[in-house]
Amino acid sequence: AADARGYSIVHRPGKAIVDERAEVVAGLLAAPARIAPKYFYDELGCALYGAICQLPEYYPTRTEIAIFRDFRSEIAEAVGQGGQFVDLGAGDCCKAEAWLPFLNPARYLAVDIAGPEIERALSRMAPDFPGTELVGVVTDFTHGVDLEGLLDEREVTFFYPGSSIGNFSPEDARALLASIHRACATRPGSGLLIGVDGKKEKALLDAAYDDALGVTASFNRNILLHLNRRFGFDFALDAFTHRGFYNETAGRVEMHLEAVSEQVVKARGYERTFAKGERIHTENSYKYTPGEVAALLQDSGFTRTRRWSSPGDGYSVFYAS
Ligand code: AVI
Repeated sequence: AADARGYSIVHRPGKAIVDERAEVVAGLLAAPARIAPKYFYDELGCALYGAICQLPEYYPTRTEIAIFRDFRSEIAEAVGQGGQFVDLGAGDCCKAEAWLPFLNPARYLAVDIAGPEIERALSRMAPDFPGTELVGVVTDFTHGVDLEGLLDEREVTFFYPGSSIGNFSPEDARALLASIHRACATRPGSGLLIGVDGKKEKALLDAAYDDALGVTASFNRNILLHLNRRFGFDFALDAFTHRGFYNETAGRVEMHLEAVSEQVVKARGYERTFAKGERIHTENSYKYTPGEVAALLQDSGFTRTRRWSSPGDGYSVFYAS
């Protein structure tokens, strides 16, 4: 229940029981080396992502906000009033906050790996939403969403904006969407409101993930600062350079960190040499055509979908039930 602050916070261990340090070490020892994108989102990483969303080249956030604004009442009508509103990857909660006055949920669950960020957001929102129970759920849902005991029998709307689904492989995306569908299936009137970025010209995608100001480069390299602090690695920050580009064949933007010279990286029980030019893969951001999204939703169990899009279908918002 909400306390005197007007909101409550629940901490949930991730679904798969993993030793995080062992997971990171295994990824760094793999060939090619990889770091899971969830490690972008320490405090500084969240701030840098907020800055990315304001870059002229990074169109997804502002395009989605425009779709939400232009079709506000139609979307609100499709979603329906009241019930429970689950914001996956809530971050600063700003996107959901704009919806609450139109959907009036009885309960709002902000789910994110970044605890301080959702706590700040809920304390900001509490005075404005006295009629909504505000709950922060600090958890890593990359291996599945665990909301056991946090949802009651009322209808639930899952909100997954920002094309964050693109950061999963298509196979993992299907598994996540299927688990959302299972939670919807037992509660009539439930559904998923999701924003997904479309496939588009390579030059636009390259620029969106390798901006002139270098904010995306800082966001990418900050993952090494986070790993150094959290797990005791000794990555030299200036030894790795940002690579962000659209891989048209794979239908995804890829981000990597490339060693500018031979690098030996150490931490307790770990040592690895990165050759000059060797890359650490830090993120995929899959882009989907509207038809591909419809197929993903259908494969996950959703039978009805509605879609609202930006001109040229560059970005789409779906309501699936
Ligand atoms: C959070 N996610 C949807 C962003 C994306 O576009 O894949 C993260 C990001 N990476 C680089 N820029 C933004």
